[in-house]
Amino acid sequence: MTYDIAIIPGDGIGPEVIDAAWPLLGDAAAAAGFDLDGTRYEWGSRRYLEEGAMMPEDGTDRLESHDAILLGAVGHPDIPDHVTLRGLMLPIRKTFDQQVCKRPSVLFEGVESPLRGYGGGDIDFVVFRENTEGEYADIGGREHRGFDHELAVQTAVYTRAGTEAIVRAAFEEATARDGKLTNVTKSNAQAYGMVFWDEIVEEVSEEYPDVEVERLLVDAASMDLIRRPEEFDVVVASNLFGDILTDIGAIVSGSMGLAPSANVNVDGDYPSMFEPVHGSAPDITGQGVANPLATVLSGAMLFSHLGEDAAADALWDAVADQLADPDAPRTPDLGGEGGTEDVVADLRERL
Ligand code: GGG
Repeated sequence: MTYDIAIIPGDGIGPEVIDAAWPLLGDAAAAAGFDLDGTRYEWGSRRYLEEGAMMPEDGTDRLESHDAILLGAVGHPDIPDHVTLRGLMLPIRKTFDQQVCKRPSVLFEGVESPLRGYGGGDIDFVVFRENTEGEYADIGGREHRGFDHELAVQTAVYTRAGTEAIVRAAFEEATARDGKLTNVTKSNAQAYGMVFWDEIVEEVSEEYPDVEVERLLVDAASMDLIRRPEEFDVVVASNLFGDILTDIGAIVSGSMGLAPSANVNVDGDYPSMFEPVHGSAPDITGQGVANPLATVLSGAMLFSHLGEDAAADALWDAVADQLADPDAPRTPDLGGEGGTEDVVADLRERL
């Protein structure tokens, strides 16, 4: 069996972590008895600066036939972030109806959390982030620029189909895990969209009587993910809230460099996309010190999505084994002096 993967290294440290991780994914595939065929798309900010667009007009058409997409990072200091994001990552998530964004936060053995008293295994939760609508809906506008009455409108959108999809996916995950789901909204202030969201959580919860549901406002959730992260199992949140909460999840688990993600098309009609949660990190680009582990773990999520659990587990175990070893190389974000390539070379041996 050969899987056809679209690879979009993107910007900044994106190409560094993708180039390092890709051969390792190939090793894991070969050991599990399947092959990977990667097609590289050099899309991103350099293309924008040279040609005026992050990807070609038919970019998503070209991606559609692939089994999955592996993305590095998006963002460039010379281009406004809303241009880069809306030129590449968001069109892919929306065109391929990748409604469910799954982002695990795990404190691995051997990794130091900035939180006092937390050790390996103490933090292990997963955020289900609605991924194609909510606060990321491309609906709004600006008028009367330059006048005192200049205005900007940004509309958040919550559909029954989109909200049910993410909520149901979160309940399914909670059923398979510890049976606890935390619903994060801001319904005291957002009395239409988020009250609607809460109602859908309530409705869907009736199908999952064994799942305990906790409700938190996003401000309290942000506090509690730092104060008592060990009590979270599955968290479900809107697009923007999910994005913010997963940065908290990554950092309490030791580093942004360890946080993977999956953008899933639930029906399987289109390819799903896998990417590290971190961005392009221009401050360390080109230094060879970017942590490749978030990309490796995103590769593990890609394998799970394809049904290749043995390869996924092998990658996950190799990362856990490396992090637990005090003599293993680690990148500066984890307090080490190792480089991207050192980490991957060590991982290839462990694999
Ligand atoms: N690794 C993908 C990346 O570059 N993420 C940075 C980012 O700004 N993401 C925004 C989002 O996920 O909504």
